[in-house]
Amino acid sequence: MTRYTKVLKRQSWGQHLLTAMFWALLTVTTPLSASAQTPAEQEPGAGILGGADLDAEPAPTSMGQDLPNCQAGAAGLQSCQETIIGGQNVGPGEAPWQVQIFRAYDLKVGRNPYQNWKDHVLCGGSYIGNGWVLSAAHCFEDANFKLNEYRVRLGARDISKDEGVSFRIDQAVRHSGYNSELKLNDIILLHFVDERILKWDLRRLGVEPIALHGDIPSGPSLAPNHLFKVTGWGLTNYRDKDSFSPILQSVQLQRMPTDACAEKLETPNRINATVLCAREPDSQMLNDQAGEESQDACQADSGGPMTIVNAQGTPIQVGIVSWGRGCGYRGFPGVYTRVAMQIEWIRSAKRLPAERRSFP
Ligand code: 4AZ
Repeated sequence: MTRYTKVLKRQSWGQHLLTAMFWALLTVTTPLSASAQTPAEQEPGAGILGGADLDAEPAPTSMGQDLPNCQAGAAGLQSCQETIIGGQNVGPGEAPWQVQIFRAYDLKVGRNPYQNWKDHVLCGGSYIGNGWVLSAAHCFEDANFKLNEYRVRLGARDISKDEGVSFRIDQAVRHSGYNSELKLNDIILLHFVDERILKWDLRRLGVEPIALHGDIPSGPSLAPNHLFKVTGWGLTNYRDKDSFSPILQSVQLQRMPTDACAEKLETPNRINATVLCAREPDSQMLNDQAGEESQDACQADSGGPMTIVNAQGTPIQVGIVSWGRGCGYRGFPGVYTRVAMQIEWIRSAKRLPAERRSFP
């Protein structure tokens, strides 16, 4: 029986690091200070979120041998060290909607998210405007974690540096049809702070919202082999659970039609019209060396955006990183929540009165 990862979340291990430093961003403006977060401290002894058991994941093909971190030749050392898996560094301003989601504990003393940054790699998200962030429901699955322990960080590209600004989440709406077993409707909307503060400050930080597929008239219909871009700070090497990238990574992937995807993943009840599947592009398959990991999203990329650019040059989010069968196995697709199928849900979720935007 094949096992599947539902990963996504990465639980930081307990550490007892106290620091007297206050978050430098607190001093930026008075109104911002009121909503920005104080430094965070890790909870000791926290376990793995959601029971993901990556090490138990069998290689689905003949890729059971050690996958080299870096192959000499084709890609070269540098691009081996980069990646989501098989990706490259995102340049400044190239993904201004990308959000980092992390957990903070003790708000009085602690550290900034960029210190011990690897402990703050949990999930990705996307900024869609007016204080709303889109992410994956499974990032918030563990009942032991309170909403007020999470933070969203916007405006950062290198998360090991003092970039961007973090906010508390004041409202969250998880899809009522979220099925954690089948990973269907794996979508959550998060809201943070006062919109009047945002407009000024987020623009200053270079943050821009991304349009959603199905929400704008110019959105193209997706071709069966459409090319997508996926971004995140998640694992760059599936076998190295510490291989997060400080610099945001991006990778090009190609759509895999629903039928072929369900067959490949052997999970017909998890693959339907509400998800998109994507794997390495045909063109790349030819280049890949045998035994090399191929292009893919991986653990902690979850919740982040899969995007296209339409004929007018407008970036559009088409998917949310959701799950996969391990990462980077050639020919095996990752699965993404299909944003265009959730537009009505997103609209109605935003219209809910604040007191009904409960979590979950
Ligand atoms: C994860 O755990 C994850 N290769 C995301 C994407 C994929 C696998 C795992 C797809 O966040």
